[in-house]
Amino acid sequence: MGKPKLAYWDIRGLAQKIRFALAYMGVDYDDLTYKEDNEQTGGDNTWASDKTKLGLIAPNLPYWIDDDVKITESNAILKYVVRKYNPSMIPSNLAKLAEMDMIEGILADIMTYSATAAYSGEDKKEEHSYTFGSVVPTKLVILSKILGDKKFLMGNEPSYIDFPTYEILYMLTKFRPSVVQAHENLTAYMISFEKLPAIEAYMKSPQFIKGPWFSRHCPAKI
Ligand SMILES: N[C@@H](CCC(=O)N[C@@H](CS)C(=O)NCC(=O)O)C(=O)O
Repeated sequence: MGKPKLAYWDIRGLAQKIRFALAYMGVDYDDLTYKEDNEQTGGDNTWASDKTKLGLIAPNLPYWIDDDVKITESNAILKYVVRKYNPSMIPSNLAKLAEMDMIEGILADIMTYSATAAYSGEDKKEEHSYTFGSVVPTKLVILSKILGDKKFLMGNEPSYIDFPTYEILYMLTKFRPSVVQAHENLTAYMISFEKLPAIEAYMKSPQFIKGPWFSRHCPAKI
């Protein structure tokens, strides 16, 4: 039995929340990155060649292979690794769990709108102003209210939902910094996350991918 393997493109994107969670929990795993630039030339070690060979039920990136456990869907992977390596990061209280699910839905909305804007190109001004002038700010008011004066979303210690939340906020600070900067507590939250010793060490390590967040083929270079 070898190390579990997380595979994704050589970017942050949908894998970064999982990479952060694994770093925080101190999990020893292989962080496999497919080079976006190699897909055109083809051959071994490309996603195009692996996609149908790995025995994945729903072939996609990111994927997680842990012996005979093979998972895709980034949130399913995130929850699997947290349940396996540090289940205390998922509350057992039903109301708290529902709050996490609500945040997960809010993050999905922000991601859908932001990705659509990113891939539509900088010339689609109208679409961008609706996304970053209306939709995202409204969602961030809610997130800011849920966070309140807590250090992390569920209290003093990080829980599973903090990994995707940080990563979406980080994406927004690269894309439209002002929408996050409008909330002092969200900015302080990001700093608290980055100061967690395991996260700080990971961010200084050669394994850490600073960017890009979206694909290299995306018009928005962030
Ligand atoms: N809902 C999926 C979306 C996965 C997805 O869209 N993956 C993109 C990169 S962000 C990809 O390139 N997948 C490879 C493929 O479609 O073959 C998740 O959250 O994991």
